[in-house]
Amino acid sequence: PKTIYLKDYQVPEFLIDHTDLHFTLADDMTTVRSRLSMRRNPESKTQDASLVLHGQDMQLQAVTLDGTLLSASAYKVDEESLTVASVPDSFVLECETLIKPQDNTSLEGLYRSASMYCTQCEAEGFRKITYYLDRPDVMSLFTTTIVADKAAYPVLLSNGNNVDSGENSDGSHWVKWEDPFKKPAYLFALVAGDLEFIEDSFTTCSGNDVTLRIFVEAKDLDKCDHAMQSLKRSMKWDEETFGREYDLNIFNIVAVDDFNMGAMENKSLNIFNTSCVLAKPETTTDAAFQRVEAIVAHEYFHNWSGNRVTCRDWFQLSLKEGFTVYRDAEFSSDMGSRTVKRVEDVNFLRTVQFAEDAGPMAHPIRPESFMEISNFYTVTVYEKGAEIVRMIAHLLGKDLFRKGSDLYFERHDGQAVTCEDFVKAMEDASGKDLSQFRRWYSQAGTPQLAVSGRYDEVTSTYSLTVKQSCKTVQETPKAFHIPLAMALLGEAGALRLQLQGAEPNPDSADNTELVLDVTESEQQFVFENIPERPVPSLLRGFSAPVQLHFDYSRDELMFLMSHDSDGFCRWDACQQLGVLALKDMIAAYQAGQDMQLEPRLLSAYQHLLSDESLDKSMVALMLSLPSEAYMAGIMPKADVQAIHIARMTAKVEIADQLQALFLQAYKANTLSQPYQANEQQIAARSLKNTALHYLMLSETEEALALCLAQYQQAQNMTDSMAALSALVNSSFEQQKQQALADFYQRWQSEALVVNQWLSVQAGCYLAGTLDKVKALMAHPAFDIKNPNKVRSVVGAFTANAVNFHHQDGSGYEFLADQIITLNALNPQIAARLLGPLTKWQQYKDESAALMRKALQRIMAQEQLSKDVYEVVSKSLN
Ligand code: B3K
Ligand code: ZN
Repeated sequence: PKTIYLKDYQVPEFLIDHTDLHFTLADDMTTVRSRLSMRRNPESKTQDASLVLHGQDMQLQAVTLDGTLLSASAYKVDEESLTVASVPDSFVLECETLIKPQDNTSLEGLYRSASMYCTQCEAEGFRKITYYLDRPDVMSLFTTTIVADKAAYPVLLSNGNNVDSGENSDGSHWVKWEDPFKKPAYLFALVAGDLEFIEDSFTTCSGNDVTLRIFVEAKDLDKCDHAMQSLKRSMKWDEETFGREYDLNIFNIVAVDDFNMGAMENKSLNIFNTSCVLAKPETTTDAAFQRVEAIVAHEYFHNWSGNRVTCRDWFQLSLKEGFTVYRDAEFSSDMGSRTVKRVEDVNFLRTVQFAEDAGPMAHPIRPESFMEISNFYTVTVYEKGAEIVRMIAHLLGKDLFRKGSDLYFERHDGQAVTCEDFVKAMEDASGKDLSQFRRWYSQAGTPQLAVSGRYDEVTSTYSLTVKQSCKTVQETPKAFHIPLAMALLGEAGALRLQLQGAEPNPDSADNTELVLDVTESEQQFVFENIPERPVPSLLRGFSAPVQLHFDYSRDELMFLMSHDSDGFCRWDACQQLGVLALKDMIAAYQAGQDMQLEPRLLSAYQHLLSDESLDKSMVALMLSLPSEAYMAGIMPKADVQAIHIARMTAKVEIADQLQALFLQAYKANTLSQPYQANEQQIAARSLKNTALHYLMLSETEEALALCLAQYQQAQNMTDSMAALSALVNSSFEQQKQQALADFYQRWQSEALVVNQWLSVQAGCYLAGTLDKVKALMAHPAFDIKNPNKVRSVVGAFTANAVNFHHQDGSGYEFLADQIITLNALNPQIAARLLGPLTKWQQYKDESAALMRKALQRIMAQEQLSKDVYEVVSKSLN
C-alpha cells in the first residue's frame, strides 16, 4: 500500500456543485444512479487534467457525459478509480453502478444490518457506493431518491428534508430527500428499514421548531428516552455555551446493531451504534447512561464543529474531533461533576493515549502521513486533540476563547479548513501569540516534565525548576509551550503567589493559583515572600497532557490528598501514593520477598471511607488503585504477572483490613428510591459497588450473601452487573455458574445485555479464562461479524492483562488468529484489535518476543488489508 503525505496536498481538480443520487434497493442487488454537475476547479493548477473519480467494490454499468453514453474506450476502470480521459470545463456526468450491501461485512459504504440498510461513509466509504470525488474538500448539494419495497422498508431516510414521495404499482415506494447545505460525501447517509420512532421537538433560540426523531427496531422503542433528553440538553447547551443554533427543521437519529464505532454525525441523520443510544435502567449501567449522553452530544455538536465547518483533508481530522471531544467533555462537566469527569478523562488519556504516544504508531494530533486513514481515528487525534483545545481555552480565558470560536465559525462557515485556520482564528480574536504552541499539532510524544523545588528560609523564597523533554520513536521534538497550573500549599492553606520579576500580584483571594508558561527546555520560577516550606500542587486540573515527575515524599502525598483544593490533584496524589505502594510490592515479589502494603495507603483509604462529607464518586475513584495498564505504562519492561499479583495482594489486604468500613459504606449507600441516572445516585452506586467489590475480595460468607442478594434483588443493570462481576471473579464456583446461567436465561433477547454478559466473562482475571473465551466464541450469542460482540469478547480479553499476557503466549496467538479472520471480514475492526500487540516494547523481553512472533505471523499472511498491513508493519519496525 502506498503512503499519503500531508505535504503533497493539492486542491481538487474538479468540483461537484450538485449530486443527485438514486438508489433502488433490491434483495440481490442495489442499483445506484448518480448525476453529478461538475466543473473544473478554477483554483487548480492543472486545467486540462482527466477526470479521476474514486470508487471500489462495485460494478459499473454505464457512464454518460452530458447525456451521451460513453463507449468503453472513453473511460478506464481499475480497482480504485474511474478515469474519464477527456471532459469539458463544465459537464454532467451520470453513472450507474451495482453494489451488494448484503455481502458487505466491512460495515463501510452501504451495508445491511439485521433487516435494514444503512451507510457509513466517513472517512472513505462513499466510494463504495458510487464513483465520486471522495475527499472532504469537495462539497456538494445532495438530493437522494430511495426506492424500496414498502412492506419490508417502510422507512426511507437520507440527509436534509423529505421533499417528495410516492408509491409504485409493484409494491415499492420512494422518498426523495434534499439537503440544503453543501457537504462532503463523508457526511452522506441513507437508511431503509422497518423502524419505529419516538418524536419530540426543540425550539431554537431564534424560534425555529425542530422535529427530533429517534428510529429503532420496535423492540427497542422503550429505550430511547434518555437519548432524546440528552439531545435536547445538547441543543440548548450549544446555544448557551458556544452560540450555536441548529439549522434545519428536522434532526434524526437511527440505531443500528452492526457498527464499527460509536456513532456518526451525518448531516441531520446521525447513525448510532445501538450501544450508544439505547438506555433504560433495567438493561443499562450508569456508565452506559453517561456514555449515551456524551455521544449524543458529541454527534450533535459536530453539526457545527465538523459539518458546517469541515476538514480540508483527513490530516486535519483533529480539527473536528479534538474540538468536538473538548466540547462534549465541557457539556458532560456541566451536566454532572466537573472533577469526576476530569479525573475519568485524564485517567483514560494517561493510560491509553500515553501508551500510543510511546509506541510505534505514535503520531502528532495532525499526522503527516498515513496508508489508511481509518487507522488514525485514535486516542491521540481525539483525546489528546481535545487536550490541545483545552490548553488554548485556558491560555485565552473563557471570554476570549468564546470570541475565538465565534470568529472561527463565522469566518469558515461552509468551508473545508485546516487546524491552522482554527489556531489563527483563536490568535486573531485574542491577540495572543500561539506560535510556539503550534508545535503541539506537529510533534508527537508525551512531554516529560521534571520539576524540583527548593525552599530558602533566609530569603523566604521558593524556587521551582522545570525541565521538559520528549522522546518519540522517531525523533526528539523541540520545546513545547506547556501551561503549568500550580499553587503552593502551606499548613493553613494555599499561599499567595508572587513570582519574581512579574507584576505584583494583587492581594486578593484568587492569587493563590498561577499558570506558569513553560516554554524552554529548562526554566526556573522563583516565588517571593513564602513564609513556610510549602508543598507544591502541580499541573492542577491536569493543565497540559504531560507526564509530571516531582519527587514527593509519601507524607507530602498524604498531605495533598486531604488538603489540596484542586480535586484532580487530590485524586492524583492518592494515585501516586498507590503507585509507590505497588512498586514496593512488585519489587518484593520479583525478589521473592514478602509483599508489605504501605501503611499510609491503608490509613488514607480508612480516612476516605470515614469522612461522610466527601464526594462519593471521588471517594470511589480514589479507592481504586492505579490500574494494571497504568502501571505497565510507567514501568520499563513491565512484568504483567508481577503487577497483577502485587495489585491483587494489595487489594485483598485493603479488603481484609477495612472490612467493617466497607460494609458500612455498602449499607449507607444502598438506595431505596427508584433508579435515576443522576449525579447523586450514580455516585452512591459507585461507592456502594466499590465497597461490594472489596468485600467480595475477602470471600467471606457474609460478603457472598450480600452479593447474591444484590444480584437477585437488583432493579437496575449497574447493581446486577456489579454483583455478577464480583461473583465471576470469585472462587464461589457454584454460585457463579448459577448466576451466569440465570443471567443469560433472563436477558438472552437483549443483545446489549448479552454483550455485557460476554464481556464480564472474557474479562475475568482468574486462570483458565482463555478456554472460556474460546467457548464463548462458539456460543450462539456470539457473531464475529458484529463489532460489539467482537469487542465484548476479544476486546475484553485483551484488556484482561494477566490472561492476555500469559507467559506461554497463548493470549497473543489467540488474538493473532482473530485478527487474521477479521482481516478478511472487517479490516477496520481487525486493525483496531491489533492495538495491544503493537505495544510489545512496553513489556519484559520474554513477552515482547512472543508478541512480535504473533505480529510476524499476521504479517506473513497473504492479502492483508491496508488497515492491518499499516499497523503490523509499523509496529514490527
Ligand atoms: N466521525 C465519526 C467517526 C468516523 C470513524 C470512521 N472510521 C464519529 C465521531 O467521531 O463522532
Ligand atoms: Zn467525532
